[in-house]
Amino acid sequence: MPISPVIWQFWQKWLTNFGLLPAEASTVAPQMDALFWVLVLISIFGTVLVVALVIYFSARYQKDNHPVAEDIEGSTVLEVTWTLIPLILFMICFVWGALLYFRIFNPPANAMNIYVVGKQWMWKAEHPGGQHEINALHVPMGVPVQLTLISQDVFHSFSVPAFRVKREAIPGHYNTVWFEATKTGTYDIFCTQYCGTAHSAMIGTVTVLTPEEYKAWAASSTSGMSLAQNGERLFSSMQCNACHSGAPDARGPSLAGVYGTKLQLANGGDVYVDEAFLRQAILSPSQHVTAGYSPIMPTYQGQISEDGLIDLVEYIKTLHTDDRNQQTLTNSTPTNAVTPAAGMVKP
Ligand SMILES: [Cu+2]
Repeated sequence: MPISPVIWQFWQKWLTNFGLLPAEASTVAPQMDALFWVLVLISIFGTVLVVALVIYFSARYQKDNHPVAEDIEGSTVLEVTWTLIPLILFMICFVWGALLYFRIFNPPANAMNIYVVGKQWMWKAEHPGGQHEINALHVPMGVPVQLTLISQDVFHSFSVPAFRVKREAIPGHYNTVWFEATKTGTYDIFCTQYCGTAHSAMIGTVTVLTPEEYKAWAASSTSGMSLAQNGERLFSSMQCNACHSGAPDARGPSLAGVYGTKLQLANGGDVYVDEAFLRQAILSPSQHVTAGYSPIMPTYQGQISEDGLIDLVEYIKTLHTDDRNQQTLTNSTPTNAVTPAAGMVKP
């Protein structure tokens, strides 16, 4: 930018104070704003140029000055110039925008994951430790946070203007977006996809805390059960371990260590096992049969809520080993790390 940083900061602050621009509270926000202002400047330049030429030519070529029309041959230099300059400008904006896009939608590997479920008309956030929030989201400052978004009914869109991020929450599909907050405080959450009567009321607040404050908040807001522990309960109450027992003669494949691997399917293909795959395999098992097993698993469509699916997925993610661990559910402690449940043996 050809503007000095001091003037630039003053300008941003002034716009923010007058409510014309949301605060810049994430690492990506200043980069997003830089692109935004370049686009505004290009638009202003184009508008001024066109209006000025319209006025100039109207005066210069009015009928009194040029009673007889002139035959103009055209100019290759002029045509190449007005093609190349806008092309270069547009390509710069395109590449710049694409780089920002890839940055926003590719979370760093060490990002902490929070699930956000949209439904008419509220946002539910689920932290790994089992903390649940409605229309609120607490996040630590200076830590990359990935949001895994899904909708329970129609299309929604999760937007935090102060972080300059937004992503669609779509039924039946996990979407992710990430940010790293740079300033403590509270910021608005909006739904930016029209989703029915109370769409405009589908709002909330993000509270950015220091890492210490976040720790204290997480400790005081836990229900005592992490997502994985809730999933462990559901796993046994739905009797998943009847087939996924891990025993050599079990009717279903063992789920220990399956997350993050490449799985050979019965149809000959292979698939990378991520959250989305696990969710789909529970809902439409017939399309995701592991090689060597028969398609006997019934669908659980309509029987498990989105929250329940998240719990199950988080539980399966914790199954790393094939040790039969006889830890009882009532003894489980509210931590993120959950030891494998009874019944989960042999990969
Ligand atoms: Cu909505």
